[in-house]
Amino acid sequence: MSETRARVLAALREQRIETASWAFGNSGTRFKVFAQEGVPRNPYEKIADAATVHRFTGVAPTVALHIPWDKVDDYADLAAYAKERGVALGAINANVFQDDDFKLGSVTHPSPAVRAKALAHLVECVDIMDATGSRDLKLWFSDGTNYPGQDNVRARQDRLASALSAVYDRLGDQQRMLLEYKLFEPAFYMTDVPDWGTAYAHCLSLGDRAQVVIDTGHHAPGTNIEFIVAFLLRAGKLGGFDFNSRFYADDDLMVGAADPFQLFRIMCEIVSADALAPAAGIAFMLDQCHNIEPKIQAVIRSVLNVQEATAKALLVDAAALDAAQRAGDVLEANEVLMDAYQTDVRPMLRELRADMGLDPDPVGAFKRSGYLESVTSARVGGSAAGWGA
Ligand code: PSV
Ligand code: MN
Ligand code: MN
Repeated sequence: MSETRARVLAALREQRIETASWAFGNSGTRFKVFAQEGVPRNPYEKIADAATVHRFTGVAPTVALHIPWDKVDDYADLAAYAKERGVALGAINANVFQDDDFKLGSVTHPSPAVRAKALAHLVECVDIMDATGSRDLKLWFSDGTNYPGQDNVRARQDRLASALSAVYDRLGDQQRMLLEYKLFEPAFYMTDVPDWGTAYAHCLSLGDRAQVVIDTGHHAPGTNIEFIVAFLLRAGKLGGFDFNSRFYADDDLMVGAADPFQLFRIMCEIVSADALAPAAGIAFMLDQCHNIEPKIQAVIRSVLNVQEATAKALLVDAAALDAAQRAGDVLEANEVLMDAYQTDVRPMLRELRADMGLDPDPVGAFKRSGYLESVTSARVGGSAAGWGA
C-alpha cells in the first residue's frame, strides 16, 4: 500500500462524526409534518437509532441531545444506556426558542425576569452536561427583532454578553461553550448573533473555552464558508460544525446533498490545518431534519457524505499544491484540488470498512438488517419527537 493511501485510511479510521437526536424524530415545515413509521417515542429510542447508525458506519460514536426535547429524569441513566449501546452522549443543545416568554428574545429580552429564566435554562444544560459527561454546550439564540426601532441593539449585545459570561463561568475545566450564529430566522430584521464575526467577538472576550460553531445552513447565499473555517482555525476559535445542506434558507437537508463541492472545500481547510483528528478538538456534528426521507438511512447517508468529502480532501497532493501556489501557477493549483475532488473514493472507503470489520455498504447493510421493521412493530403508537412534536 502506498504511503499516501495508508495515511488517508488511518485518518479516515480515526474520524468522528456526531449525529443529532432530533434527526430521528418526525419533523417537517410549518405547512405539514409527515409522520413516519418506527420513529422513536423517547430519548432512549433516539439513542438506539443513533447507535444503529454507528453500528453500520463505525465513525459516529456520539449523539447530541437537545433540551428539553430530550428531557429525561435521569441523565446519568441515559448516558449509561448509550454506553450499553456502544455510543456516548455528545453536545448538549440548549433551547431558548420555544417558550412563549421568549417572544421578544431570551437572554437579550428587555425584561430581567425573562432573561433570568433563559439563563437558568442554560445553566441547567451545564448541569446536564455534568451528568452525561458531555464536553460541549451548544448555544443558538433565536433572539432578534422584526422591526427597526423595536429594541436597542447595543443594549441587547450587553445583555447577551452578560448571559454568556455567566454561563461561561459555570463551565467545568473540561467543558466548552460553542456559540452558533445564524443570519436570519425567526427574526427578520435584526438577529443578535447573525454572523461568525459577532460570535467570534463574544467568544474572544469570554476566553479559550468559548468557540464558534459553524452551521453550514446559516449563511447568505454565496457566502464563502471555507474562508470562515480558515479564519477561525487560524484564530483557534473553531469549535465545530453543524453540518447540513441548503438550497434556499436553513433547509436542514442532508449534508453534501445540495453542494458536495462546498463540503469538500470545507474539509480541505480542515485537513490542511491538520484539524481532522479528534485531538484537534473540532466537533463534526450533524444538525439535520429528515422531513420526507427515511430518517436512519438519511443519517447514515449524511455520515457517508462527510466521509467521502473528507477522503477527497485527504487525497489533495499537499506538496504539489504548495509548489503551484508558491510559483503563482493559478491553474495548476486549481487542478491539484480538482484532481482530488474528482477521485472516486468509494472503493477506498469500502476497503476501509471491510478492514474495520464493517459491511462495505452501510446503507445496504442497514436495509438488510431488519432494524427498521423491528422498531416499526415495537414502536406503534409513538408520538413525534424533536421538531414538529
Ligand atoms: C437553528 O436553526 C439550529 O441550527 C440550531 O442549531 C438549533 O439548535 C437547531 O437548528 C435545531 O434543529
Ligand atoms: Mn444548527
Ligand atoms: Mn439551523
